[in-house]
Formats: sequence, structure tokens, C-alpha cells
Amino acid sequence: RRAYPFHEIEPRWQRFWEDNRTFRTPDDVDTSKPNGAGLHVGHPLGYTATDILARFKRMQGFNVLHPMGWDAFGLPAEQYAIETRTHPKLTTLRNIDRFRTQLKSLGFSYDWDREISTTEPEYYKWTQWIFLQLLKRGLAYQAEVPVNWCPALGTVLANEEVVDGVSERGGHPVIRKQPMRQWMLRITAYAERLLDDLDDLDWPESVKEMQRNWIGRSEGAEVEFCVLDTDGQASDIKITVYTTRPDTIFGATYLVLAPEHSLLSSIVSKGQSKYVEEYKELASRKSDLERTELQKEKTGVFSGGYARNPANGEAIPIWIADYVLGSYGTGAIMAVPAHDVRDHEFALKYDIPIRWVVMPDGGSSGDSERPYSGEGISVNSSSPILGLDINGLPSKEAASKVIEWVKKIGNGNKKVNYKLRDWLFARQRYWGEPIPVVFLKDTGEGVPLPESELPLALPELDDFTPTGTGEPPLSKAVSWVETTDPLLGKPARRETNTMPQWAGSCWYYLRFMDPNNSEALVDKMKEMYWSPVDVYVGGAEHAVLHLLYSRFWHKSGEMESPIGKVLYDIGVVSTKEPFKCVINQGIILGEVMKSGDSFVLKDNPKIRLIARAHKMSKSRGNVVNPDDVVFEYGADSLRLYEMFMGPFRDSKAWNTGGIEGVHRFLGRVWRLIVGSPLPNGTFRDGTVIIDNEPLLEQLRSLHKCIDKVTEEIEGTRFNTGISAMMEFINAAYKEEAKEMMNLQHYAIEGVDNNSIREIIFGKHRLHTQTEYSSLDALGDTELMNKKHGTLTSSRILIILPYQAKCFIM
Ligand code: ANZ
Repeated sequence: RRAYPFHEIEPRWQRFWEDNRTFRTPDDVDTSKPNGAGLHVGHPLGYTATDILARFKRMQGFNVLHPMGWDAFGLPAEQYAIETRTHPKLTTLRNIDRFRTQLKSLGFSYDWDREISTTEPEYYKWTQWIFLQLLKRGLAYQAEVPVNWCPALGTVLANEEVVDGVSERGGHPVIRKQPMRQWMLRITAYAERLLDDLDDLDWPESVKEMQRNWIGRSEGAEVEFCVLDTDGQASDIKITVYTTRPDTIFGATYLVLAPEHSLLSSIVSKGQSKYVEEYKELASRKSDLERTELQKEKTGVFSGGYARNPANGEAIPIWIADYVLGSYGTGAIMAVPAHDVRDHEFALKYDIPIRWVVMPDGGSSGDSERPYSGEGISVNSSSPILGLDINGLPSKEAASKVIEWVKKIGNGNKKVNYKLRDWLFARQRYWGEPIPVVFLKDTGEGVPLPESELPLALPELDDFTPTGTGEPPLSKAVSWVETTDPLLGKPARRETNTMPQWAGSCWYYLRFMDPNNSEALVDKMKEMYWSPVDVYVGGAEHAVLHLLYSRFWHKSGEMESPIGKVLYDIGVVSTKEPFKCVINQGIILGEVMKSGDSFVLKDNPKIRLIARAHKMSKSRGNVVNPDDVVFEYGADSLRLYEMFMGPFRDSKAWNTGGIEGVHRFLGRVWRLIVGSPLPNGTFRDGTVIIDNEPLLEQLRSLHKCIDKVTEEIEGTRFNTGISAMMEFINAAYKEEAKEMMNLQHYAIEGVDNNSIREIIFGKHRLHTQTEYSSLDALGDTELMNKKHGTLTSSRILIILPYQAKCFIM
């Protein structure tokens, strides 16, 4: 039995592909073909999947765009450079070279002529250009805002980058720091669109749900409460609260203002102002998370002031407490302790009255120990003099009636709020795109660079480490920082903050369509042809980061509003959404083995596991290096194994033993097709018989297999597609075994060796036809031929229904 010579086959074909630029997607594609495309930088699991789709669509006659590029600005690359004490430019180039070699050895069918790197000036010129468009349209702005400061990383972070109080990268603690001047992007202007358009996307439901929750739409009302002066008379000061439960207004026994509320100074009484100041100082050091955590004990301070509840005319105290956030709603709430958990805890602590105004349907009177926050029937909610009575109404109806009433008396209105905050877009780090703005020395005014001065290159800096003070490292590049205003030539300083790591990946899918264009970000015709990305394969971890940010940049073009259109308006994008279909691959988990009562990582038994399955990661030392697998079993074995491990979207544990199985299978395939039908692969005269005609029965199972595999690839069920191929190979071998007996029979008859081949071929066909061509079988074959194409000798020519495009990332 001949061994399957993958060491010879794979490099030979990889060289062939490279020499012949087999996977090049020509720029002048026949645009009468519809397309199919998707791009992403992940590991071999996702890469193999997009590669299968790309090859499959190419074989079906689509123009396929299947590119690869490097998104290497930002924290991960810079942290790596700091750890290895090497300049990030060097480490980035080195890593890219290594990745490229690895990817090539895996035989992926990328069009390498379209390779891009977000860290190259030719690329980030356009990232900076988009920033200037955002700036021009008021979608980028500067603000003094309290920030998420990560001392270990020496930079501020966006809300999306802080997960449970630690940095998304590296898991370092993040604290709240007092207002710093920052660049912000107005993603909130798109909250509604980002939410609504999710409905039409063919994305994993879990990712859509994460985006929905992050955007956090809530429907309620804004209601004004009039502040009372010291005589108990209505003053001119009004506090507007945001509530999602207007039906509970009769139960509002106090108001709470956030410590940063702008009206504080005009409400706080002389006697209380000292305590209020102290409290504000304490609260300013806490993060939003610390402030709103349900388990944390509620704290607050009385303002000394009172307001009038508009529903019943009662004077209620105004408190200041940090469980109300200044950045959400109006920064003020009407507190209803009987029906809100936080308000309840607070009221008990500070001895504020608790009034029940909602009864659970069919329930009895409330107990003061526990709040009831569900819906029910309104009680104790009538004030005939003021003309409002909602007693007996179910919560929803009661809420609508209250909203109608406050509207009528000019005291409030329906209101939709979003949790989404503007995107903090500046980092106090070196390794990122410079922000193309200078500040005049005399006035401090910011002036955007003219587009003709782009790219603004990142200056060389030997000491690129974060300063830790909030002063960006770029300020050390003195000769770069000190400059003149491009318009008037006045002395100016460059912006020294850089863009966050997500900037470059917000739009890379556009650049893949036209990577070498020096006149425009992407040619309009090319964009119209290739957009949107048809299939995008990636992990779920960027659900509210990359996948939300790039939707925003893409859409920032579409809005019909004074703050304008960006990418769309200037003719850059023609579609509503960048990625039509997103597929999350499952995570590959490290190989584990049992040790005593628990499980340990096979490659690092010192590490005990709580769960049976563990994500592969460098820090856990359970990473299997693809190079080793390729060396030992070949790239096809690795690819096949990853696709065969289980459903593509599920997480699954690595098992090196499993590769043996698929490797043996590939050997069988090779021997069936390339190897000889006779032992040793030769006849007595040494002639090797290759590529003989398939038997009719083999063709029947082949067509069944093609049918099944087509269906499975389209459904991204690669594992079951592979099973179908295994079944086919088994069936084909069975027929082959029968045939072998016939061949041997001829050999025994003593036919001349030289004519054997001919006779075999001839007999072969004859034989199978006499043996198997019942009318039924023939009819079947013809049907199959019609469905899949025409047979020409032993090859199959697939006739396509139409020609189309496909962009796969
Ligand atoms: C009265 C009330 C009664 C409330 C009740 C809830 C239950 P969403 O939008 O779903 O998060 N709230 C409003 N602004 C706030 C802020 N800046 N910081 C903290 N809490 C705030 O919920 C909005 C509800 O959260 C609002 O409705 C308000 O409390 C509180 F039985 O008003 B509610």
C-alpha cells in the first residue's frame, strides 16, 4: 500500500497556485456576474470555512473575492512589542511575515495581490480621511468627559472595551477618572438605525441580541417636577425625570438627582451643601459599574430641597445619590420604593415613605419587606382634584393614561432613551493612526489637516511606552508635534492622541475591493459590484466592538439629517449594511485528560480545570501549533480535521487522535483516484494504471455525494458534507474491489500485457454497461447528469445556472 505523499503534493500545488496566481480576482471582472465576498483575520477554523466557500463558489462560476489582510494597530500589537522590548513596527512586520507563511502552508485560496495592512500609511491615509469626513459633519467632536482610565495600559478606553470593570484586552482594572479632553464619535446619532436594521441581517441571533442590549432602547416618559422654594411655593426650577413606569407616579415619594446633575447648586440648601460637596467628591471616583451594581449598598445625601409630585400635589424630598447616573436619561429619577429594588433599599435605609401603587394581578396588599417590580393593576392612584385617576387599570394602560395627562397639562411627554453612549475615540498610546488635527498655539483652536496632507505618518519614536500620566507618548516626538497651521502658517501643535485599534477595521472590507487605489478609498463601480460582504466568518467576541463600530461607520453615510452623511453621501458605500451574513465559528478547546478526580490540560498537566473543556490560549499553554500538524499530517489533514470535528458553529475540544482518522481517509482517497487498481500499482510490465474510467455504480454514488455536499456546504454543515464524502469513498472502493476481481480474471486469461490497458478500459465500460445498465439505472444517471452537468470521460463538467459575484471574508 502506498503512503499518501502529502509532503510532495501540497508544496507543489501551493507553488503552482502562487506561480499561476490561480486565486487572483481580476480587477476587470465581468460585472455581469453577481459576486460573493467576506474577510476576516481569525484562526484556521474560520479560514478553512471561508476557503471552502470561496473554492465552492468559484467552481460554481461566481467571481469570488476572498482576501486576507492585517489589522495590527492598537493594544494587542503594542503590548506584545512592549513585552518583547521591540519596536511595534518591527514586531508587526515580523508577525505578518510569519502569519503569511503559515497561511500559505495551509493552502488557502486568498488573492494575495489584495493583501492590506491597516498599519501602512497607504492604508491609514484613508482611515484618517474618513475621520476628517466625520469631523466635517459633526460626527467627530472633542469633549471633556469623565473617562474609563486603565492605569496598567496607560490609556482611556471606550465603554465597549470595559467588561465587568476590567479592560477587554488583558483584563486590567479600569477606574473612573475625572474629565479629560477626548475625541468622541457620535454613534448615538445612529442608535435607532443600528437597532432597526439588525432585523434584516442574516447574523447569529445571539450577536444581534448583544447589540440590541448594548444599544438598550427603552420606552418611557419624561415628567417635570416643580421644585418648591423655602415657603413651600412652586419656584421656577423644574426637574425633569425619566421613567419607564409612569403608571407608578403616585408612588413616587422622593426624587433623586445624580451627583453630577447641573441643577444641584440651585437646589441644595445652605445647611446641606457641605455634605453634598463631600458626597460628590466620593462619587466622582466610582465607575458607572460600581455605582449601579445591585449588590452594592446604596448611599446618598439629602439636598435640603423639596419638589411637588404633579400627580397628587405632595411635597417630596429631593435626594442626591450615585445609583442614578448623570449620563443616562435626564440624570434624575422619581423614586418609587414600593416597586423598584434600588429605590426600596434606599428608602428603607433613609426612612422614606413607601407607598404601594401596583398590585400583582389577583394579588393581595403589598408587603413592605419586598418591592414588587412587575406589572399589575394600579391602586392608590387617584387624585380627583388634579383630574387623574388610574385606579383599576393594568400597568400599560395606566402608563399611557399618565402620559396623556402630563402631556395635556404641559408637564411632560413620551420619551425613548438609549443606553448607547458616544464612542470615546482617543487613546494615549503610540501604536495607532495619528489624528489629523493641529491646535493653534495662540487660540488653542483645532484645525483639521487638508486632505492633501494625508497620510499624516506616525513619527518614529524609540521610547514609545505609555507615560502613565495621561500624556500621550507622541508628545515626546517634539519635532513632529511642533508644526504650523497648514492654512495660515501660524505656530501650532499636533494632536498627540491616536485612534483606537478598531478604527482600521471599521472599513477594511471596502479597501479589499480596491486595495491599490491612490485616488479614492474605493472606486465607486467596484464598491457597487462587490458590496455588501456576502459571508463574514468571525468569532462572537467582537459583537459590540468591531461589528458595531463598522456598522456605524458604514451607516454614518446614510442618515438624512443635518449632521449629515459620510461614507454614503460621498459616494463610498451603496448599501445599508456592510456584512449581509455573519457566521460565528465555534471555539476550539484545548485537549484535556483525566487526572484523578479532575481534568488537566494534556499539554500542561499542571493546569487543573474546573470544566471539562477549556479555550485554547497561550497563557494556558494548551495551544496546538498548526505548523506541527502540517508537518506531521499535511495541511489537508488539518483542514479536514477541523471541519470534521463537529458542527462549525459549536465549540469543540481538540483531539490529536482524531487527525489520524481523517489522515487515513485522505490516504484512501488518494489511492483510489491516483493510486493503482492493482496491488503495487503496476502490471507485470511496470505500467501504472491511473485515472481509469469510473464504473457506473461509482458515478451514481459520486452524484449522490455531489448533491449532498453541495447542500451541506451551502448550509455551512461541513462535517456532514465530509461524512457524505466518506460514504462515497467507501462505496467506490466496494465497486473497485468487484472490478479488481475482473481485472485479475483477465490477467489470468493471459492477455498480452500491452493490450491489457486497452482491454481493461474497453471491457471496463462494456462490462459495466452490460452488468448495470438496466433501463432504470440509465434513466437515473441521465437525470443526475441533467442536474449536475455533463460527463466527459472521467471528469465532471458543471454547467452553471448563472454567473454571479461572491465576497467572502
Ligand atoms: C420610576 C420607576 C418606577 C422606575 C418603577 C422603574 C421602576 P431603563 O431605561 O430600562 O434602564 N432611571 C432613569 N434614569 C436613571 C439614571 N440616570 N440612573 C439610574 N436610574 C435611572 O430604566 C429606566 C428606569 O431606571 C426609570 O424608570 C428610572 O426609574 C430609572 F417601579 O422611574 B423608573
